[in-house]
Amino acid sequence: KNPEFFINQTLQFQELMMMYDCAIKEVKTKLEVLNAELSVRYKRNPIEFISSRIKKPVSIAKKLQKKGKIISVDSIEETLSDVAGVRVICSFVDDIYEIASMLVRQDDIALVEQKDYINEPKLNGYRSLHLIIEIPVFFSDQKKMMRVEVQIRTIAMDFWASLEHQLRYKHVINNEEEITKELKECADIIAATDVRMLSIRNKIQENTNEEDFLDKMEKFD
Ligand code: 0O2
Repeated sequence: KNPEFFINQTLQFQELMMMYDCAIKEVKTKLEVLNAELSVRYKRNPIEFISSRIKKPVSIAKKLQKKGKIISVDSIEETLSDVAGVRVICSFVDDIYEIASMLVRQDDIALVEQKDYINEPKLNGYRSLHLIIEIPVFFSDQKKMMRVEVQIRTIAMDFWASLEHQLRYKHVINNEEEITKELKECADIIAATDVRMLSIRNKIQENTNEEDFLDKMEKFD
């Protein structure tokens, strides 16, 4: 009934999504810089890979509705912190905290909230470190602080979360309790494996004998 209002909202929505997309680019660049620096310094990559996504319009509308907010472009920025999402997959558990602290220490980044689902896993076994940060993005006529959710987890935690997400969202489960229990057991086994892998890495580091100059230099190739 009101084409002008509709077109206006659409354009505003498009612009806002473009801004979130730019915020993702900024965060990814910062993480890539950290990974590049650490990989030269320590000869291993603490970050295995980085992925990102912009929340889909239907998911945005659903979340606004769930929170009892009006479904409008204005309420997106006010209400939601995870429209822009960056996922960082690390090799070892200690890499997660190192990357997180290096990121939030940067003086243009503001930490809004941190949820540590590693030290306090969710009841279903989900583990990950979630940071809600604000990062400045420079546009033609303004500098805008944009909110981004950064999820940092190990390959093992990611393996569990991806499969659990697939299983949970694609099926209506009858014997839900039993499945939930099994998934939780898998999450605990995976977490124990993460701890062992870290301890193996530390043992290897303690026992590596790099007396030979060329052996030492080989790592720089
Ligand atoms: P998608 O598809 O990833 O966008 P809040 O934002 O504070 O109101 P919320 O959204 O529960 O509350 O925040 P929280 O706990 O930080 O979790 C948000 C995101 O973490 C989820 O986004 C998932 O990506 C991930 N996550 C949280 N719990 C689980 C879980 O039990 N299993 C899996 N696989 N992922 C989880 P979305 O919006 O649900 O989905």
